[in-house]
Amino acid sequence: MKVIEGNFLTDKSDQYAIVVSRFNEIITGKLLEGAIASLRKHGVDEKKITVFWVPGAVEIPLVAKKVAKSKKYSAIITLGAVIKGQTQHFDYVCSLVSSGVSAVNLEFEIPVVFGVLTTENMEQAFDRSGGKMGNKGHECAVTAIELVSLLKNI
Ligand code: INI
Repeated sequence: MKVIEGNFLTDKSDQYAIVVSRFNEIITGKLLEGAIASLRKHGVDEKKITVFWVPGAVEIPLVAKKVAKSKKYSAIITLGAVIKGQTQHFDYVCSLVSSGVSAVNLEFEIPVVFGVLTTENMEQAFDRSGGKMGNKGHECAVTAIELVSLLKNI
C-alpha cells in the first residue's frame, strides 16, 4: 500500500499570497496576523508572503483568480468575515464568496484555502479570530503549507 500525504516543512522557493478583505477589519486583521504568524513559524520568510487587500468578501474570488493566474504563488489564503447580524444579504454574500473561491481552487493547480468566517454575530467572529475557538487564519496557513507539500508529492 502507498500512502501519500503532505508535511509541514516549507520550501524556500514557495511564495504565499494572502487575499484579505477590509470589511470587518477588526476581525480580518486578526485573521491576517494569525496567518502570517503561522507561516513565519513554519519557516516562510516574510519576503515570500504577499498580502492583497480587497474591499469586501465578495471581491475575494476575482483577486484570488488574478493572483492564481499570475503563477507566482504556491498557495493562496483567503481571509474575510461575513457577519449575519450586520447584513441583510448575508446568505448572498456567503454564497458568492464560497462558490467563487471554490471555483478558483479547482481551476488552478494551487491550493486556494478558504478562511472566510461566516458567523451569526461579532462574538463568534472574535472567538474564531484569536479567541476561545482559535484563529482561522492560523488554521488556513497550516492547511496551505500541508497542501503545497502534498501537491508536490502527487
Ligand atoms: N463584506 C464582508 O466582507 N463582510 C460582510 O459582513 C459584508 N456585509 O455585511 O455586507 C460585506 N459586504 C460587502 C461586500 O463584500 C462587497 O464588498 C460589496 O457588496 C461590494 O461588492
